[in-house]
Amino acid sequence: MSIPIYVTQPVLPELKEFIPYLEQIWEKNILTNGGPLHQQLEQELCDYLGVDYISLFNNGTIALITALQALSLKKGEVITTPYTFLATAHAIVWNNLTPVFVDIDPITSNIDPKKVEQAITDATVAILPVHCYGIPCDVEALQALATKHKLKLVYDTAHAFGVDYHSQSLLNYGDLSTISFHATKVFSTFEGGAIVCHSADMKQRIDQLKNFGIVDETTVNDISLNGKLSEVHAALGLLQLKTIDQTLQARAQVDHCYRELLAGVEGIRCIERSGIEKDNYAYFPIVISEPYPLSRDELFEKLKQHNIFARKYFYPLMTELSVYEQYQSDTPNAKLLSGQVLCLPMYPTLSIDQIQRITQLITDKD
Ligand code: T4K
Repeated sequence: MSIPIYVTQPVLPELKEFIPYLEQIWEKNILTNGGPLHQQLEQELCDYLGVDYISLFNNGTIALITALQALSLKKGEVITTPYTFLATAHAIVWNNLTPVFVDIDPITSNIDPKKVEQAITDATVAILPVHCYGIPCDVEALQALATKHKLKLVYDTAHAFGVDYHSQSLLNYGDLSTISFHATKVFSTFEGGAIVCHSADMKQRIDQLKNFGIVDETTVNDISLNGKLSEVHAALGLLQLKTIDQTLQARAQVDHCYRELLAGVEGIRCIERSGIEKDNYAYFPIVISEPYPLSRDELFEKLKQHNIFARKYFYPLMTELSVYEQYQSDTPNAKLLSGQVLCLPMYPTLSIDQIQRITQLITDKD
């Protein structure tokens, strides 16, 4: 049997490149709580991404929870998508807010602003869209709604590291954006994440919130979490930034290769990523429907039998999980896509041979 191919694989620098960073940490004896590598990574990320303020976190979920807390929302409803990873909805409930799930646009897989508008009530306090697979939401329409109804707009940008849209980083849209630097993401710090904000005051508030709400030795302003990123994690980020452009180029090639090899296969739609000025090619989702002879689940199993581990991101929908039973809503587009989507392996070191092997299994329709 051939070696397994997973949906993703982290890109690690050579171990020998990591050692000098460890030596530096050992020498300085600062392991966490905003040490020198942490500060350096915040600065380098601001420069690379073209954002003014970034606050690093120990993962994208704590960043999301803290972003909602930072806005001091009054108790109420947060409109979001059911077509996402658990963390998006969990962050809402964790803040004692109520998630209201609205439907997506079936083509982009992102929340549909028209459905958002229909769901706004007197209880709505915020909108939490996700740039799913790194594909930008309709940011103009969502901002117009947020402004018109005086709502906060927080983007879950977990998938969209490095994406530029309309001449700027996608992270600059909304009141706050959160990112994930998990091992499975385009840019990784083993575990990690961040919040991007637009003022020094907000950055200071977020930095306090991720450190138990501590203001100074005797003052604590909030009851909050420990969301700090350690020096070892920051070191990997600094190394990953050195090669991020090559990483993105290699991902682009994988994306183009898949599209070429799957073009014209009836019943297979590669989700479009057009109109993105700078893309990160975070995922390669395909949508399987008739007349393709296999269902999504059958194709998933077939690939698995050949040691290829695609993933059903995002199935089941949040609204289909028993833990979200009380937040049911009718989202037919999301339901359909969730039953038809399959994310194929996507990472920069995936070879042409491997891509051909995967697409061959898809085009051999038995
Ligand atoms: N918002 C959104 C929209 C998100 O998608 C996520 C996370 C978050 C927020 C929260 O961010 P974090 O708190 O995670 O920073 C994965 C990731 O754990 C999760 O980060 C990600 N989204 C989600 C979409 O996918 P799983 O359970 O599918 O991961 P897992 O462990 O099955 O990994 C997938 C494959 O990757 C494995 O089959 C093999 C490969 N892999 C994985 C790891 C962890 C490696 O080769 N090396 C590794 O170290 O959730």
